[in-house]
Amino acid sequence: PETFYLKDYKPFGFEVETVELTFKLAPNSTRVLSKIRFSPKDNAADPRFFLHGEALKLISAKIDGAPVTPELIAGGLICDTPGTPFTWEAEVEIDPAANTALEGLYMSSGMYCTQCEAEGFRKITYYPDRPDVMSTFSVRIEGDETVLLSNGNPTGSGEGWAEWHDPWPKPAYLFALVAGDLVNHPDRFTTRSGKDVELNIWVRPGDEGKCAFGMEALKKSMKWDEDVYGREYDLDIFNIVAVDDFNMGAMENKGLNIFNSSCVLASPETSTDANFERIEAIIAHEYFHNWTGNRITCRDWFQLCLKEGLTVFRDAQFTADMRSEPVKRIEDVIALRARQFPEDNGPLAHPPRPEQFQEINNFYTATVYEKGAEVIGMLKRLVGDDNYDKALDLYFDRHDGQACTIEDWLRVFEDATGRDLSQFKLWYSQAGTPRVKVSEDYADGSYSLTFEQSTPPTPGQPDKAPRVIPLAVGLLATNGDELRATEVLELTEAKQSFTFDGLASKPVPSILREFSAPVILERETTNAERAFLLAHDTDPFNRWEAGNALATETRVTMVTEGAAPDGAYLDALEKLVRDDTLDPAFRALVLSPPSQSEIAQTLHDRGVTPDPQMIYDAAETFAQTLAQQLETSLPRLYAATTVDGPYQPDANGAGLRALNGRILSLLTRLDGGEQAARQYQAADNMTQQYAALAALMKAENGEKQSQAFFDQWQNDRLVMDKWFALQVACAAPDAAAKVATDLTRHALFDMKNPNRFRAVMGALAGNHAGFHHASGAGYQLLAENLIALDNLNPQTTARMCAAFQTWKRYDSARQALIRVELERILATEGLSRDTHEMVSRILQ
Ligand code: DPP
Ligand code: ZN
Repeated sequence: PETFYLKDYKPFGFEVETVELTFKLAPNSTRVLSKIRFSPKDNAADPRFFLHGEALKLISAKIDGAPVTPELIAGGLICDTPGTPFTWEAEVEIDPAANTALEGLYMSSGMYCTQCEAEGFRKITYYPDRPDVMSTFSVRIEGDETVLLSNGNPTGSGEGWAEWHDPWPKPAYLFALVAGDLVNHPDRFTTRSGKDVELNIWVRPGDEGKCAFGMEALKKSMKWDEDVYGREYDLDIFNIVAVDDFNMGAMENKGLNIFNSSCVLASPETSTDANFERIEAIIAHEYFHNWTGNRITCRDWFQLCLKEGLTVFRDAQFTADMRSEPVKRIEDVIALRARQFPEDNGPLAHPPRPEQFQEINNFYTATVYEKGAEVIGMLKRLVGDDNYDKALDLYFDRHDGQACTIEDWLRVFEDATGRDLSQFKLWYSQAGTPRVKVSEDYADGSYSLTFEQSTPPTPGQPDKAPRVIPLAVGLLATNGDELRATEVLELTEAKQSFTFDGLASKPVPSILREFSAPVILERETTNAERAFLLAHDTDPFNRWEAGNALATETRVTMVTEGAAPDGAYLDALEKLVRDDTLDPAFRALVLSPPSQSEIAQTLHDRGVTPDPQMIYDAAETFAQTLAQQLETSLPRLYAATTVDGPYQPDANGAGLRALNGRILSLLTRLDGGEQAARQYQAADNMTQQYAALAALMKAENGEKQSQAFFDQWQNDRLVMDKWFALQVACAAPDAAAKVATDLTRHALFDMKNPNRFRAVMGALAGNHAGFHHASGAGYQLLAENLIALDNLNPQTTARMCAAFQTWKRYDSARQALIRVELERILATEGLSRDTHEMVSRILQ
């Protein structure tokens, strides 16, 4: 397969002035007519032009009205052009009903929809399908469906047709079309300059009762972007459509966002608190793209983090404002460590701005998105909030309507602040998670911290230069008083010391507060000091972090030394759980153990080969011991954290329910599931129903409820995804592969639906001890299913290959089993470019 390089970038030789498209919809034979006005740029020497095109049947082509015969080549066509401005017309035929890759124009539950990012538009018609080619689009849709939607504003409609015009020039990846017999949840929003905007969430009939929350989230997002970033909406209408079959979470098409139905549909009966929070964040994310992505887009796909890192950063700010800032930060760090750290420290490591790819769909990664957002967080911390605002204003002023690069982005910060960001830029080009080793020294009232940074080699990058690392540090006295409030130390060298004078005694340092940089801190410290920080740190993030470190340490000693759970840590946990002055959501997070995969990584980092079964046993023993320690107080705690009154998906209620759910799972270990069964019966919302079911199933006591759950919800696809996933997630290590196998034979299993496939296979990969069971059955099952799916949907297949990325952590027997499966996938005839690239990189 061909490899594309950042260094090879060349602008397109033509301007695209206007695009007119007509769609004559038919499931197996949709006709797409395009009429595109091209004009050669001054310096365009070659009058021949190349247009991308894939899986298209060319019916006819004309230039300035005269038929032409382009040369059809792999991936597109080449045609002679007059050398002056001209009109290109083409008619192609496509087959949306046969499109299981869910890229381009496809059908989902009887409706037509599109997904064009990154390179799907070329499956709709011949076009220069690259983000730096921007144009205005006019679209006519002809079809029998009652609702016919495209980007921009509606310009006319009648029986069987509708027309749309998008006045804002955009790249083809933001094109969208939807046609279906849909119903809407309507609303309106008045922008701060008084523009009245029509809002709609379009869904299949039956789902209209699940739109209200998403609509509120949309209006909050529109308001927030005005208040915080000064960004107003710019069309007369904003449409969101829910689609059942979708490879990703959602897509920010101009004026017509298309959502995976799991990321927009919500009701108290069918959605958990976590679903509500995620839906609010994704609605915000896609809406915020209107400025960071659409009005200012990417020059090429290597710059993907220009829009994604910034938009993730913006949606995190939004969630922090709507809910709890420290809780959001802790959740984000948990997710970063679960998804981005393994990527950054394994064979798939790549910088936030990659410099090469074979298939760009393989780079919609945690590194591009989440680390991309972390980099912006560091930038903001380094320049300060006011300078960040100034730089962003300049970014919007200077680059509105343009397709930009990371260099453009950093230049606005340099111009707004006068600061040289050349060293900071390494964050965009170097892969790998930096290690920061800390040592300390105290003498005569003077305390110093010395930091040494290094980044292990990553594929193609054996040596790394020191980066700029902002370290937020505070100092505490041994009685818990804050001696020095948080200040940001700028680490720029490989080794650097910072001194604090005038201290009466040796302080306790609180380092990397708020997780001010995506690094791994290495510091020799004691459990006593961790316990002190867990009890006293004034920074909530580091308070949680201290508890997380204690949790990790006790599991490590349980696994490596056969030790019992650390009593001091159990005591500290007990105190915290009972401390009603603390936010329940925070307490729930402190009570949530580090993942078993994370423990495996920690062991590996310390030179111990992780045994997944032993890690599982340690987790079970710990939870059982904690339950026993809390035995007398659990019923009271359970009662005290039960939320009364009607369900509200707000942060307070959610936090309380999260804590209540943790307590229920401990209680279930002692009471045989009595309380959980009662909760299951009484629950009027999915959060509590699901928590009760999960507790019972983990106690291997949930068969009756699982069947009842199935009977109740079998007609609700999204709830059924939960049911499928939970069976696998709760299965014992030696049963997980069997449970997953049986589920793939279930009547409701549908490989073509990415949500359902991920529910089963994603849960298998997430059941650490089950997936890595010594039999190899987990590896084998996943590989078989990936091979079967690759034919149908390369993008989702390739993505799920990442389940194997940590394979070098494990013992040689497991590595050998995994290698067999990876090689089997790679040897599959007709394997997609997507999956081929992923498996090759993992194997390297
Ligand atoms: N651009 C999309 C998003 O991030 C990816 N499907 O939201
Ligand atoms: Zn995005």
